[in-house]
Amino acid sequence: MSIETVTTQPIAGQKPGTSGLRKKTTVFMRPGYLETYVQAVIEGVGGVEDREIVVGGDGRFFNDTAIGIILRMLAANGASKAIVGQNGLLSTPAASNLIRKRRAFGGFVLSASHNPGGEHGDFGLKFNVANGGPAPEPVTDAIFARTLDIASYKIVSEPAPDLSEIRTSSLAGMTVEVIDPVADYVAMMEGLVDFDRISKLFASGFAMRFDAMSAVTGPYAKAIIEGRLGARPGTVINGTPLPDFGGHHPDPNPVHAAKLFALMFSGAAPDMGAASDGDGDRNIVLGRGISVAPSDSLALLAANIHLAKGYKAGLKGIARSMPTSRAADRVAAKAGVEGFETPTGWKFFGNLLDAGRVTICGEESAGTGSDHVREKDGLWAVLVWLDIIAARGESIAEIVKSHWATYGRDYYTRHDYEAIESGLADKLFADLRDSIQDLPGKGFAGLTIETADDFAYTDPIDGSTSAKQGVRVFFTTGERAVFRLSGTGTEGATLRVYLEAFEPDPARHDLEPQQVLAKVIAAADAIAQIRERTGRTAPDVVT
Ligand code: VG1
Ligand code: CO
Repeated sequence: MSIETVTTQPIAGQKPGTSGLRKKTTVFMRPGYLETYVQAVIEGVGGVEDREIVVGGDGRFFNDTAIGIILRMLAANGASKAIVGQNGLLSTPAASNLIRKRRAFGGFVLSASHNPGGEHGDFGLKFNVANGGPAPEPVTDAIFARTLDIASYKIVSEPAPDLSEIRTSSLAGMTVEVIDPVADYVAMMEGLVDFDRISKLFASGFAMRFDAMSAVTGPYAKAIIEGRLGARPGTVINGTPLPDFGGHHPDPNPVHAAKLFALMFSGAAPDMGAASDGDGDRNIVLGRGISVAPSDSLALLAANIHLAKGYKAGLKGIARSMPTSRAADRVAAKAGVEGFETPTGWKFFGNLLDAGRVTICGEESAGTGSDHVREKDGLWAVLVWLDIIAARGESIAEIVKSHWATYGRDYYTRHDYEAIESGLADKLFADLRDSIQDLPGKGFAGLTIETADDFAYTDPIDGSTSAKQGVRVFFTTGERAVFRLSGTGTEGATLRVYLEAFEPDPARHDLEPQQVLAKVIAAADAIAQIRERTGRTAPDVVT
């Protein structure tokens, strides 16, 4: 074995964002860049000597090359074993499960999630800790600190083993176990939802389309939905992971999954439509003529989770990210369980899940998950929906409407303004922050502001604090507007504006969200002077 110690430069400013480090693929491919960051991670997490580490990614361009480098660096840094998905593939929830199941020290998850892939797309790298979840803030802070003064990295000169075969080999003294990326995940799902009941649903003629968006969920969805649950072959489309996701953004929203949305609102719609993102942690669920807003999906899953096979004991508590609508809070209140509001990003749910305070968590950005892993889990959400549909014997539209009739409807939309020039976006946000204290009492577009703040969170388990997590504006008539700058983009800045209004009256539950929210949308634009300052006349993406 020959370990090389290679001199390198600090890579200032590479702070892991909402979900790991994301950059243009070409940046990660710069000589020494990935290596330097990986060494900073290894040192930031306290070293990997004699540790077992899970490694896998969403299959995007550079996935296999990057895994080869990571394996050679793990060996050089003394890791005892690397557990790698065949062909370098592991969905984010499958990686989380594997870390937990194998009691590994942690894992490298290679993905830029919903961002486009390819040589000219995006790449990303995230370290998950022993609970299977994304590294919490103190760990990402330590990684960041190492990037600032790192001077060298370690790598072995031996080449990494071939990952196309399921077998165990040795790399310079480190065991490399290549595993089936799907099997453990299927076994876990079998314990959580009732495969027999869902198989009967499909056998009775229930029709579905699952768009895997040429990303990592394809093999998992095919194995479970078609292979185990007996859905008609062809139910899963775009089921083969491609390095560039077929040239698309693997983001299950109305813009990037436009065909699926069009199908579900057409005369040819099957009973259910669903899609997941690049790394398999997001999901969208649609019924015939209805798209379930992710915030509603969280509330609905929470309200019905006791019907799913693995959750008969019911709910411990519910957590949602701050910009997610308050629909979940209504379910928590009615069920008499705790409801938590955390900053954006799954890492903030980890402590609550570990402490057994919550069963289910979710974000407005198409993410839901439970205490079965420590990541959001796209296919899990789709399977739990199927189990609930099978148990209730109702359509998705019926289930959603009866939920609104019970709890009221939280009309919701998110408007994204992408690739704004960074200086301009920073200034817009700094001025918005500075104006917070003057906002209460002011009127915008016919609404009056009651309170406004910059969301700060104190973790109820470890007491750590996270400030400046987004500006919240509450209106006297109950509406809410939230402003955040994205932490996952790679080009300029993305401004996200989250808008919601509560409607208790069932006679008013079939309205168009953009119309119901028109006043809040106008007020938010005026408060942050979005059009005026950016010159944009409309958001790039509306979800
Ligand atoms: C976005 C979403 C956030 C999500 C994050 C990672 O972050 O808004 O809810 O947790 O992506 O999702 P931001 O900072 O761009 O708003 V993904 O599917 O990594 O893993
Ligand atoms: Co994702």
